[in-house]
Amino acid sequence: MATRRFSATDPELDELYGHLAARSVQPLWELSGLLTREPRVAGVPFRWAGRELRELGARAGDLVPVDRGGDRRVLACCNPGLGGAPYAVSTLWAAVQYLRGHEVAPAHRHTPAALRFIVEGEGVWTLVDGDPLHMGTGDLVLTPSWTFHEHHNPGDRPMIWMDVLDLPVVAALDAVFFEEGPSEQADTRTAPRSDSEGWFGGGPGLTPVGAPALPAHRSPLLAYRWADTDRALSALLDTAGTGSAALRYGDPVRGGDVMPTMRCEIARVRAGASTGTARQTGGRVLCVLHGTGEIAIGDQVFTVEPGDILAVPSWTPWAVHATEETDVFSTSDAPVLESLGLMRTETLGAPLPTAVLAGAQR
Ligand code: GTQ
Ligand code: FE2
Repeated sequence: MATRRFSATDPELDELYGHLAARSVQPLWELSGLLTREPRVAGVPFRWAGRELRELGARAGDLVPVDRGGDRRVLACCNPGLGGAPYAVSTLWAAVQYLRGHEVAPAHRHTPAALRFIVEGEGVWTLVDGDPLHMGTGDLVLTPSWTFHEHHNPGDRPMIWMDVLDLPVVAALDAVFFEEGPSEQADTRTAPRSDSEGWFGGGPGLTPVGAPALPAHRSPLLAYRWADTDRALSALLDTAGTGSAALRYGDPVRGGDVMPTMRCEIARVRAGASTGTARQTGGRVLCVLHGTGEIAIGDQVFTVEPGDILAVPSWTPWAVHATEETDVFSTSDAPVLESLGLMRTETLGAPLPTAVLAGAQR
């Protein structure tokens, strides 16, 4: 694409504009939309219905073998505001992956980091650098940057889960690398518990003495089990005595986020209660695990049920109102913004007005 040539009525200035364009230079005084007062966000608030994603995944399972199209049977959630880019928000890839019984998705690794969150189902193992991690309902499983990973489903039943990757961030930094696994042979080992959990999943404040060296830049614990998350959410809500509470998934040894580019959190909202409304810089993807209710994002209100995936674009206020007790998993690029000194947050206070909830769309 050629450098845009600006024009002016003054012939000398117009001549300068010609020279500028010829030398691939542009005058700032003719450019606009660069330094906006606030983020100008192309992504829009959006909800992908879990029920539809499951149906589409199953149909793809009937029609598309897993070895075609990048070794993965994955359907990417595309935010309609992003001009066709396969991203849920401008900084996060979100998708559902469908693996039928007895299928394998062969090993590879890439610099974009991934996480998997399971809304319903079990029986697939993902091997991360050779460590077999079982995936089950409510679990969060990590695939940090540049770790080899492969998935296999030894049972008869298909399984679907959500993947979130920091791919748009890594791509914007021109730092995407990809490599196939070293072996043609799929590693189909299973284990009730991963080594990662044996070493680092011992429980609150319990870390091993003389453990293997910690991996740089990310949590050594690769699976966060629903039983633990559920117990912690219940205790937190009971203790706080509020209608809603949220937990952050962390590195059990060094503290901080699970991976350098993605923050993971889960909120529980009691029946009839709402979270406050807040916004922050950076994108967020939500996934409803349990319950029904409404989620407001910007000027939209979505009725939600388990399996729904929602996009919260940067600097867009959002809040949850629970009809039944609701658990909402969420991931954001907050660690990136924080480490660069770019995080802004704003609490807008009041829970959702009933008038807003009445206009919810399904
Ligand atoms: O499971 O390895 O959704 O490599 C996108 C790219 C999943 C995966 C995605 C991937 C994977
Ligand atoms: Fe991958």
